Amino acid sequence: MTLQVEEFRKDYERVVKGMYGLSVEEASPFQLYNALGAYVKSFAGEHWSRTKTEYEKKQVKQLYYFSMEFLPGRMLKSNLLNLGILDVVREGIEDIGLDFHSIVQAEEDPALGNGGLGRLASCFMDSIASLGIPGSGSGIRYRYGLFQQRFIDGHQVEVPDNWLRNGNVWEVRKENKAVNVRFGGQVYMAEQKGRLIPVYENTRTILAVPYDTAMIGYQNELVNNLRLWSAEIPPEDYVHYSSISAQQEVNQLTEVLYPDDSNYEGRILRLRQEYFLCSAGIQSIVRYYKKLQLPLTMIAEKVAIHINDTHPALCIPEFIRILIDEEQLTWEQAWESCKKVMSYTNHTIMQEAMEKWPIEMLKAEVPRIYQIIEEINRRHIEKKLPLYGEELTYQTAIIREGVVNMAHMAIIGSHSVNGVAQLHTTILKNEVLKPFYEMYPTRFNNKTNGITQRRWLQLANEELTQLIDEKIGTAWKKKPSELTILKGFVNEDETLKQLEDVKLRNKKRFARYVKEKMDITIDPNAIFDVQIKRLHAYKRQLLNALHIISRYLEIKENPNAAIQPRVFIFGAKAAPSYLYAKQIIKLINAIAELVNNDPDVGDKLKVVFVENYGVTLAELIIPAADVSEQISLASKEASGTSNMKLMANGALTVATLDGANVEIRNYVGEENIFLFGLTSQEVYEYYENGTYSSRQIFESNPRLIKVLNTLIDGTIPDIQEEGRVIFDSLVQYNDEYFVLKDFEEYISVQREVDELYQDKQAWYRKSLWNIANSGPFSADFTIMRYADEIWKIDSQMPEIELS
Ligand code: KOT
Repeated sequence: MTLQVEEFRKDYERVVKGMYGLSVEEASPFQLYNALGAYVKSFAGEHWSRTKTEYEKKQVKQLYYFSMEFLPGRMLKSNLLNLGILDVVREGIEDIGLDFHSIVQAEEDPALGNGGLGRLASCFMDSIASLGIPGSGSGIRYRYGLFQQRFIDGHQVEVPDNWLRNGNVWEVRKENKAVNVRFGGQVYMAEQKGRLIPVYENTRTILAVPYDTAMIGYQNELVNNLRLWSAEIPPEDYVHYSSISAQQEVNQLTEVLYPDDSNYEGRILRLRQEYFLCSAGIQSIVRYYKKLQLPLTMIAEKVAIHINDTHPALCIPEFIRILIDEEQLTWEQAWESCKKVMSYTNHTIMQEAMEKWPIEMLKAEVPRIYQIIEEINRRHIEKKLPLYGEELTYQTAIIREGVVNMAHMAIIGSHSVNGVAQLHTTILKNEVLKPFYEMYPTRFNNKTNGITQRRWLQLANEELTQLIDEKIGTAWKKKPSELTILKGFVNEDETLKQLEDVKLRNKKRFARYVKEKMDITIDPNAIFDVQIKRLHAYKRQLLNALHIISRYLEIKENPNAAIQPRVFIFGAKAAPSYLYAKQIIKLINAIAELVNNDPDVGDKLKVVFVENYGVTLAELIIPAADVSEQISLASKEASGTSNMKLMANGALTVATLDGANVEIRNYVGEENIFLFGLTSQEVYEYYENGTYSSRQIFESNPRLIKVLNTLIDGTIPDIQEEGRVIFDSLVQYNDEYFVLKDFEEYISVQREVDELYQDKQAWYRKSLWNIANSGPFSADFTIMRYADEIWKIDSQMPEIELS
């Protein structure tokens, strides 16, 4: 279906009139956006309904990707791109005399996730649809997304994110697909017609209403579904909800996303959210499957369920519950199907992120589910004890010391456990999940994360996209491996110059934003050094901050020395309850205050900490980045994905050998990445022999002494408390993440960065080399491997070969 500009104009003007009774000239940017969204939705509607009918008719196997978080970003441009009508629509809009950019900006950015895990889920949704894999997402429609971040006197302040205030044009409420989810009460088993069936008393029922959003494939006429569930009072049950507190309980359920990244918040409400998603999702899957009129014992041939970290791991007992309690399968039948259907991704080795729900909480909230977990555990122990002995078997128990270990349940109840980068998977096998690896060696596999080049290159960096098209044609857009053809251009001066020009324009665009929003003037000729990710001690934004202080002191000591100008750019939210992370935010903002206003410093050093970092800001910052900071303590960052986005946009990486940085190094080669710091192995050696002494390092390094003293001697303004706490964490409390150990090497590798930047040709040669090697980090490849090796699902596109 090709759309003509004229035809679009007429249709669009009609839609605006129909929706608002206004001409396009009279409508506000938001109204124009909403009308364009409605237009796009109806444009995709044909494909959406056809895709659904086809899947049903052919009875294809389908994937259900369960995640407590999705971070789709603004959808207008991405949908236009994938529908193949971005250029026509933009032209039509501009013909009318409207500003396309302001229409795009009127869209809220749905922040239904915290960071990497949620964004990965959304990149996967894009790739799954674009590869023609029958699959849908299953999540929660939080009424409020992740808080919006403001800085007041350099402190993070959280503001509620009322993203649905003006409605959401992309979603379709499916009230006819609602299901009931049961909570609380008591349950006992009673015999009925020779079978044991559960009898419930005093339970509360909550209605789960799905809202569907089209996941539009890239120019393939296929449209999948993202189904987000919202909690409501069941209309037939209103007598039970006469009290305000009962009503509040329902409204609270899907009210807000937990703002913790890589951290477990053991709140009862979070547990309810998790069960709500799992129960609603599994019920809807089983209901759909039953329409196919196939025996329930064959469900694994038509259904694959993926559990994004342990947050949706209650899918496992819920699946068993439905098959045995409601569909009368035997335990053995249900269990065999369960293992075949379920697969699980681990995203972190951080101990504080491991979900361990107290038995008492599960008993009170989901008593039948707890019984089933007990039975899974009992059978596991009974079966493994004679084979593996007591020690190993008890290490793998699901229930121990009063808590249910969700990772253990996820591994035992599924056929596949994967890590998200080679190093991470190795650490899972050899350290964190070692007993499980001994028990189930074939279940473990690696699936290195990926990103969608459609959003992160084609949409975010149109100029670079155009340059690439000019050099190698457009086939890379469907086959990202073709980016390697760019390697043939690394010795072409003209190409390198063009790449430099593109980067400069992207830097100027970001500089305008910084000027307008923050009133900070930054020089586009300086190195733009970017660290964008959640604020967490293990990610070591602090190491970056110490480097900045060190540069500042050098400038102060020698104000006339020639120095390569640099702008340090941060974007990071801290969990509201994570005090130390918030103190680091305050520290960095205080450093910014100091250096940005010191006349001795001028353009040599600037610090920009953008407020409210999220998908939308990432799209602005990443194309403007020269340097990508990936400096977590080796072993701690499971993969990272900003490393991949930045590389694809031509930034050079300063990195520890952690997460997917290892694979980036392998592709680009040691000469094209700036490596420093302890290796994961060295970190584990320190843990084993316990010999790390940060104080020793501090006392023997004069530079460190000078730098750290600025935290407590008043050099940096207004950080009396924060400076002391941070100083003590490093010196007094032995520096949990080896910041001081890696400091000196970090400083010296940053000097190499400055030197290389003096030679623009050499710099952009490496930059182009990085872009040329970014193809393997396409989420399309990652998803092909998931589909082929874990889900066993075929693409519906004849030209796509998964294996
Ligand atoms: C854990 C608990 C709550 C919320 C989020 C998490 C979480 C996030 N665990 N791991 N992640 C990140 O996932 C990304 C996608 O796989 C990784 O790239 C990143 O290294 C993880 O930290």
